[in-house]
Amino acid sequence: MAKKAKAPNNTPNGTRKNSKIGDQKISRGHGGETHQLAGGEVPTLTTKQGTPVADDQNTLRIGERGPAALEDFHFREKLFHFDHERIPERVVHARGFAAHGFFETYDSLKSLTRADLFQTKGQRTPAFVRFSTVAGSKGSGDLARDVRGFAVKLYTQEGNWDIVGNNIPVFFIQDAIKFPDLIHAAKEEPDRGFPQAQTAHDNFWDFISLTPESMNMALWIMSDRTIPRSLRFMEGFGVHSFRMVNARGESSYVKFHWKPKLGMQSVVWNEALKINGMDPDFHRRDMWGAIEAGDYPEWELGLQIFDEAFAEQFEFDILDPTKIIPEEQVPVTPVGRLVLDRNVDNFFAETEQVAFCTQNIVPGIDFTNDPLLQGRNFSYLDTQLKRLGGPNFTHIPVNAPKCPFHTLQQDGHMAMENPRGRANYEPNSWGGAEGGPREDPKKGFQSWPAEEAGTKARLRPESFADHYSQARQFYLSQTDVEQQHIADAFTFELSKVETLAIRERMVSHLLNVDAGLAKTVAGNLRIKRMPRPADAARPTREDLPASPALSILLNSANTFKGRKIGALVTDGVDVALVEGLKKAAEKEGAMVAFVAPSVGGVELSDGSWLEADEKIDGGPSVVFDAVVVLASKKGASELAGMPPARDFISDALVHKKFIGYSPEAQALVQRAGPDDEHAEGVLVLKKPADTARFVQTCRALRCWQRA
Ligand code: HDE
Repeated sequence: MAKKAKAPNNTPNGTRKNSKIGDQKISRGHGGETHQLAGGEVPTLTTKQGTPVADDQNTLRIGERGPAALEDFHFREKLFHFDHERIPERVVHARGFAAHGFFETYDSLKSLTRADLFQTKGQRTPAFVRFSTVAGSKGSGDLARDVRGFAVKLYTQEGNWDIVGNNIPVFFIQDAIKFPDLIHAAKEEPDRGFPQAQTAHDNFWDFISLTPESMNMALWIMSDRTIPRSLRFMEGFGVHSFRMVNARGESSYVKFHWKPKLGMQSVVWNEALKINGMDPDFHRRDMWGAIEAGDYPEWELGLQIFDEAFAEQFEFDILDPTKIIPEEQVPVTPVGRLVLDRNVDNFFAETEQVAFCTQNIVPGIDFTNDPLLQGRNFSYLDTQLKRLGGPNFTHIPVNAPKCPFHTLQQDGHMAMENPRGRANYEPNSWGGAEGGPREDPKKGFQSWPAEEAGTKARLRPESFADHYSQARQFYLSQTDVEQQHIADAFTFELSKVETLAIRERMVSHLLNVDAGLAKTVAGNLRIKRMPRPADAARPTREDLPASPALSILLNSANTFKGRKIGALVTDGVDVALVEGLKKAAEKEGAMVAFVAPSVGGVELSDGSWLEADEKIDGGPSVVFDAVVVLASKKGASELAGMPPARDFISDALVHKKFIGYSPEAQALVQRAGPDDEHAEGVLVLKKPADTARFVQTCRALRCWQRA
């Protein structure tokens, strides 16, 4: 039955003429006009061509129930644009999070480098930093066990310098030609399209077990470095050896280190699994929140500086990206600080479109022949063309230099900046502005004049052949707790590998690293007969001293600053304890989030109201660094009947977090785990002063000694 047409200005979901939505008065307007809304004046909606839009709710139609008119340019433009919103995600490091900030030089490094940003004490250079995971797609969880990218763009006065690093100082492979294989093996298996954002599958460990050069990295990725608590609490590394060159043309080798001001911190694996379910954006949320709160994340840039003589006598090849130079051998000299003090205005425009390229260096910095770096110098520029669609990605504000720049390059997709004047070539005989920019041999970038000669062949240097010694050194430099986490991680990952031969092959490599580790992992996997050690191109050196700098736990910053306490509260709780906790945390520079049975909040002992940040099942203890349970007697018995409240405490216990509780909550805490009230790191909070002691205790971050 045909329906009767209604008056067009009364369509159920839309507005055609002047109408009212709530208290907002919406009227038709012309371009440039503004309208009075409840929230103030807003501009008129227009098309991309600037034509004012009268109706954004209804397609232009012939009759109320008739066909759409092709001439509806607004509809077509809107849908056309939407259809093209996506650009290819990064092949690797697709999931990222970034912020703006600055780099500040401590003291002039003139004698080391002519790089503009290091010339004057206190000099500030704008920076943009993008952190990422490697294997997962854009929408994957933040807590995947994975290497984190740590890419820094420094907008210097002499061009953009990108230090495209990771949070681990070594890499899997020694030659860039192996990169596609490594990444194919790590990402989803191509027939089934899973697993997402995990290395715990056959293909990855098949590749690793057939690639002995990856063993040092394998140890690092099975350590807690790959499950950081926050992007703010992790180190960054340039990985390769680079050169710094001063104004006299003298070169030194350098390795770049970013050291977090608040120290390193990781979560434990069981926590990571739960956080991924609870809050897949845990790392982004943490960084966004810290910056919005004015608690700006900060790192120190440190340099390991060494010369040719050191390179000659060092046990390993300084061009081999699977090796570190222990800090005990070449100390890290702090040269400046990186502060992130501004979140992006728009995620896509900045975080997604930022294009890091290892080839982006400036006068005073130079490459070495690290074969991985040489290959990367091709790949990054190439990948931007695919991702951003044309050669003019440097015109996007986040990628454009902040210093004057003049090229003779022109045209192409989306050209925003073309050379001005008549001359778009060189040499030319036009004078002045007409003639365009000219080279400057003094100011311009000069490659360090390395002497190079050799046979043209596909080669791997002999000096790269020791694949196990530094893996062993890394393992032996860890505390007992960290060694156990490494064994547990190998066990977890290899338990997901279905092919027994791959599990055994990995154990055969571990035998070359440390017999104890191999035995533990083999035992955990119930491998019946221990395999032979893998054939090694070089025997493992047992004389390398432990490097304490490689341990996270040995380098704790002994502060609870920047961390978060989850406080589970109920009606009737002692207001003095709540206030005491807030003050103690504030004094330490830490935060408190209140978790309650209802997000509406609780009524405190004095009748005042405390708003909650989370409802109990939305704020589990895994998202906090330490927890307290502040309950009244009645509140505690109510919590006892709530499974998420019990998990809140029992997870915190298992994850070795410090736990504080008001006396009324004692039975609740005991039911969740410890059979006596004196379990280590579990503290009763009777009066406000106890909360201050609790926060001081939390500086140790975890109570590892708890049974
Ligand atoms: Fe990358 N890498 N990579 N990589 N990489 C990319 O470039 C590549 C390597 C790193 O936040 C891609 O713009 C090759 C080491 C970071 O946007 C691509 C090789 C290190 C990021 C690429 C390596 C890194 C990337 C993909 C082996 C640490 C993210 C998207 C020789 C020192 C940057 C893109 C961002 C991204 C290639 C190895 C760090 C495909 C060929 C070693 C932090 O070009």
